[in-house]
Amino acid sequence: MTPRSLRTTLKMDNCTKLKLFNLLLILCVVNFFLYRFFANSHHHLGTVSMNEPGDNNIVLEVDSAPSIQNIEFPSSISSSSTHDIGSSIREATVADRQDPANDLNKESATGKIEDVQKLDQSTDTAADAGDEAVIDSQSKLTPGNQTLGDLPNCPVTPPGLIGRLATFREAQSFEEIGRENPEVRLGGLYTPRSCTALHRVAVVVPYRNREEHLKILVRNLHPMLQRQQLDYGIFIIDQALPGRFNRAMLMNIGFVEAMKRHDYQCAIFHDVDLIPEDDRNIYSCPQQPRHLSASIDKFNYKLPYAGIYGGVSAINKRQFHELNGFSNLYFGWGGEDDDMAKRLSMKGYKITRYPMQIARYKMIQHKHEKFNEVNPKRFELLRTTSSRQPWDGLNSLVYTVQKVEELPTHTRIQVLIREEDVPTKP
Ligand code: NGS
Repeated sequence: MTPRSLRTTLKMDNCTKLKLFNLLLILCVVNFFLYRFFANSHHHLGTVSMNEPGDNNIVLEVDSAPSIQNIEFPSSISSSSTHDIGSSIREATVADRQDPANDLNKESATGKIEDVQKLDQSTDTAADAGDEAVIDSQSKLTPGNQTLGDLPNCPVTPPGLIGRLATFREAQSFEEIGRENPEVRLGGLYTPRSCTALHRVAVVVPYRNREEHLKILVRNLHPMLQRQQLDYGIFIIDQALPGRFNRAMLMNIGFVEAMKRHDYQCAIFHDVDLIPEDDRNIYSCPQQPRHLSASIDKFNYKLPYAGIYGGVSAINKRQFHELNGFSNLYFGWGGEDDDMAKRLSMKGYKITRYPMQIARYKMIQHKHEKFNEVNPKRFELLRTTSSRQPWDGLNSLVYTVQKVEELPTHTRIQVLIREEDVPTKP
């Protein structure tokens, strides 16, 4: 090779090197963008995989705000819903029904599972500064004001859940139920031993003269709530005779009395005749109010109407205060839950629900009770919800506590409500 041809070869080599270098550079840039694209798409909201019953876990991926984690359910779930309360209230009030079960709108639940799960997951990370009702996941304070030292926080998804439950249908004495749940303290209080609960929950049951149902309820609730690793107490608010039953006012009283006793973050209002059928229906403190009993056997496991809020519901303490609680003016059966749904809507809250396959309940059959006749004034009252809300509720509660009993399964608070004492105007 002559020196000249060698120079040409070298020159060509340099040129090729430059081209190769350029190519590498382009590949690097393309790689970088591809990586960014896939990393981001993984973080986007709403990847949902659904399985048939008995299949593997469902995994929901939600918007990756740093501290929000994925939640895994032990088995299948599918749809859930958030609803337009305005329209549902219209449905609830179109006609004065003696038995609403007969002619309620047969709309079933539709909607997105992501919405509800996203809200649910954010409960333990809600960055609502100064909001004592939303979960402070670092807190080691328990309702008994015990400090649990170095216990780790309980996991977001409790490890011992079963899924669909074989419910107990037979009553047992409160003492027997207490013996079967040895970790439940007197008064129906429980604090997990192995970890610090993420949720401190007051379960409030408006009640009168349904002991058989109460026994069945607490027999079912205690094992489930312990598996859910909640720090909870069960409060039975027992309305003394005489007087018409007032479910909403009893729930207000239960809220006030429970909060006086312990540092709860939310309340679960629970009818005595509804038995949960699935322990994935977690009684945690929600960020948005949650209607838990969406799917009841009596209604063929469908929502009777979209905005129904009766049965079992959960709300955090701050929101309940902001709403001024329930109205105190609904004496007799019906309408008080619709009134609350309207209050929620007025304040811009959304009713959230777990998927219908999970939010399942069996209703214990019973006759309409004496002193709980259908309230003929309920539709009239429902027309004035918004003007009453500021003065009719927690700030107008008048009642007398007649007796407090701490039983092995619950705290029973017997109260007297005098209809004539409840303010009917501001
Ligand atoms: C509606 C009632 C609600 C009640 C719902 C289901 O009609 O209070 O039926 O009742 N609203 C009015 O009467 C305005 S249930 O059959 O579950 O007892 O919650």
